[in-house]
Amino acid sequence: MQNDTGYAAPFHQHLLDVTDSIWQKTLDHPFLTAVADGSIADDVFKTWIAQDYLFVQAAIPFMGILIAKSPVHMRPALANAVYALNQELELFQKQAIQHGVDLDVEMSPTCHAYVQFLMATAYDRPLETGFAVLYGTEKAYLDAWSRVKTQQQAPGSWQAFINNWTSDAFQGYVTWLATTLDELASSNSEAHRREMEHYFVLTARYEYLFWDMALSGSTWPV
Ligand code: MP5
Repeated sequence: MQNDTGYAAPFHQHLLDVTDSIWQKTLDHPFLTAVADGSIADDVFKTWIAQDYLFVQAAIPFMGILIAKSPVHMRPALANAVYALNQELELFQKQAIQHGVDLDVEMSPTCHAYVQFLMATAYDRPLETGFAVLYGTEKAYLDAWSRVKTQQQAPGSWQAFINNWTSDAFQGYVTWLATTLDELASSNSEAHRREMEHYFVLTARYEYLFWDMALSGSTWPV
């Protein structure tokens, strides 16, 4: 049976099916495995904290553009998400003080490219494409940190972050994103759905690269 998008599965599931091999490699990334078994080096995790702090800061204007393009009924949930992002920044600040992390760093090439991709997509492409990217970023973190939590034998030093993206509230938000994405896809053309798919693939790839960047500490070579 096909639904009204012409795909056998709901559209968000179709996107997850298309990106399955990227997703599996991401969930098996050595950064995440090391967080789960407690062997992650402090400096490596601190690199991730500083870069993700910059990413979350940039996610707020990204959401702002999506809100500006959204129909009225979608705005309350997206506005709540912006509120949650500001709270998340406070979590980063508190954890940085507690663990002695310098947040005043330059964006790495990977983080820079990823946030430029978010902003360019939100500004230049239709709402549904930006929304597919948003779903990709949030689903990636829900799945990555849920995997870590499942594999953990005991809570570790970085538990506050793990708990942040595995909370019931965050899971509920990602479920809303999936349902809303399905609605947007069903009211759009096949050409638009192909674009959503392409941008979702790029998002999945950036998510993989972000863990790679944190683990390697890769920065500007010149
Ligand atoms: C998220 C994030 C989750 N913080 N960082 C990356 C690289 N990808 C996804 O987004 P949010 O806005 O923190 O829930």
